[in-house]
Amino acid sequence: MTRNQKLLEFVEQMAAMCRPDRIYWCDGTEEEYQLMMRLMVQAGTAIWMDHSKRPNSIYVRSDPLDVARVEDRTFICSVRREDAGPTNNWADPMDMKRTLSSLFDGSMRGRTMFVIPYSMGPTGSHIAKIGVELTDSPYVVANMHIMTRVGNKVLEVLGEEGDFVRGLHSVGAPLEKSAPDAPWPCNAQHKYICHFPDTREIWSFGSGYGGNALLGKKCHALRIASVQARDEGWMAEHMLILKLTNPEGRVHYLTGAFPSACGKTNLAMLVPTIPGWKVETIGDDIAWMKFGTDGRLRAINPEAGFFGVAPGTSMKTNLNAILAASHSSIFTNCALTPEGDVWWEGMTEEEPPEVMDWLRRPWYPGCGRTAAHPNARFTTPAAQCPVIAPEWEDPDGVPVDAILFGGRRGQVIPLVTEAFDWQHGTFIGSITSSETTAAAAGKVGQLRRDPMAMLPFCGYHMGDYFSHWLKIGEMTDPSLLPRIYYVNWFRRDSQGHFLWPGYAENCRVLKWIFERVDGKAQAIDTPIGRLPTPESLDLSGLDISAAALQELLTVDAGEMRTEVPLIKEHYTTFGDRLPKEFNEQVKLLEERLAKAV
Ligand code: GTP
Ligand code: SPV
Ligand code: MN
Repeated sequence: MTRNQKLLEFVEQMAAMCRPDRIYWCDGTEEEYQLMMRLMVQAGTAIWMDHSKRPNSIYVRSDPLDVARVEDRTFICSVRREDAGPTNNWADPMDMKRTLSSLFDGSMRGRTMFVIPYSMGPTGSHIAKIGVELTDSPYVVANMHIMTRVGNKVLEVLGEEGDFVRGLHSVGAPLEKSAPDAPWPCNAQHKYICHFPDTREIWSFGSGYGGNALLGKKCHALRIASVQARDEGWMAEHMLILKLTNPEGRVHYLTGAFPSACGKTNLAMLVPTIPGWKVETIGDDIAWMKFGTDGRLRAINPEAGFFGVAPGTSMKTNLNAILAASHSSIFTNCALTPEGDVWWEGMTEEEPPEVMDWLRRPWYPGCGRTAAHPNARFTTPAAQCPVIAPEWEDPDGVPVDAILFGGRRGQVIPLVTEAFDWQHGTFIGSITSSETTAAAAGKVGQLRRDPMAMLPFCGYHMGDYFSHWLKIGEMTDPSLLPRIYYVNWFRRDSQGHFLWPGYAENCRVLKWIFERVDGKAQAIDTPIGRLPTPESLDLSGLDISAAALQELLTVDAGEMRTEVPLIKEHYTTFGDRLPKEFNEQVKLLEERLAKAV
């Protein structure tokens, strides 16, 4: 237990409102994790997977109305409306607290309130931050055990005086006496994912799924942390972190911001196809970056696990994720095989003859629907990843040499482009666009701007966020800043097939970036940035047609010109908070395009 008065008061006040039957303080032990598993199995939320196939793992199906982040129910409740900016839903904090208080009133009746003290970042690291999530969901407790550092060790660091991000979460389904519980209690009609950046609070109601409910992740480590980062001169970003080693043993660290379900987990643990090269994982979703005393940006992974997209994950595409999730993992909304193992689309070369789909219906090949939900996920401890870098928990972080931006773009955008400098790179990041995915509720495949892959995760005005990026670029010697790149693995041919093999073969692009950072690889200037010369991209052993390569590596000035009005339109969103440097960048782009043939 704790003698931290602020924490004791927080728990007491929230319990008085939510009125749980019991309060349980999480200690973070393995016994506690096992208890959560048993609770879920007893309640019908989970079933054990066959021990010989998938030891110490459970299989969970959510309510079909609770399967992804709900961006239209996500709110930034800053005191001043303009601080939330044009890309966030805003609500007045007092009004929202009133609305939510009536929803939370008695919302935990019949349930246990779990108190989860957690650390984002290695416990005790000067870059780490502490939060406390109160929740009535054992599923959330179990997932938080994997995704963050939980329990007594966190309370020790918090001490009697320490401050913390206050998180309150309820599935919003009080349990009446003698009434049976739902396998996946939630409140589909009343979902609210609310952030109070001024007071560093998160109140989440009605959903038990992923980023809606595991408050350490998007709510704390991105939306609240981005505000802290702005105030304190660092960066909280939706980025993977990887360590890349060349055959001579030289190391560079890269981070990459791609929108949800656009390839971060896959890139973070890829197995290079070029002999002698090695990728190791530091993080797969979130990076906190601060300047070290050496003037370089250093990144830590605030998380301790992966909440990874299951569909598309196979021995071929992401061997290390498959191995990591081979035991002691949680599988949500996958399909169940008759042998008691999981399956999902793309897992095996041959589809199984029959499985039970995520909606408990029989599924067989050709039946016309998917067996797993497209946003089905595995929750797996990062330490179980065979290529986790030894320094992944270094409290000082790793020095970042390159930052990648990217998204899903079927057309126009080439395989890789290098920014001319930090300002140009920030500009490129700010115009990131991508086809929407199943990671959020809503239509899939719609093209939208997703600046720095942070559109759903920035806790303040996006125009100010752009200025913060520019400011970061001025905080150190330009030669110490990471180089910035834009990548696109998702370009398609006229038949709709991907032009680039992707996955492991992305190491060819990583190699080019590595050698650019070292001043070795060649590049050609184009109006949108620097592209690899055909010789500088290592394609040895790769079966790709010359025509496909040509399409992947050329900039069509005509096509790019059609993007300019769209960029301008995108920028009107931010009004007078758009940094003037970006207008200058648009002008420079237009000038370069005008000169191009
Ligand atoms: P979040 O966890 O939602 O933030 O997603 P993420 O960015 O980590 O995406 P992830 O690596 O899980 O990939 C999402 C989907 O894209 C999966 O179905 C992958 O199989 C697929 N994918 C990943 N990398 C590539 C690639 O290089 N090419 C192609 N075609 N698909 C890819
Ligand atoms: C994302 O959507 O970017 C995720 C999954 O990483 S969630 O935790 O649900 O946000
Ligand atoms: Mn993500």
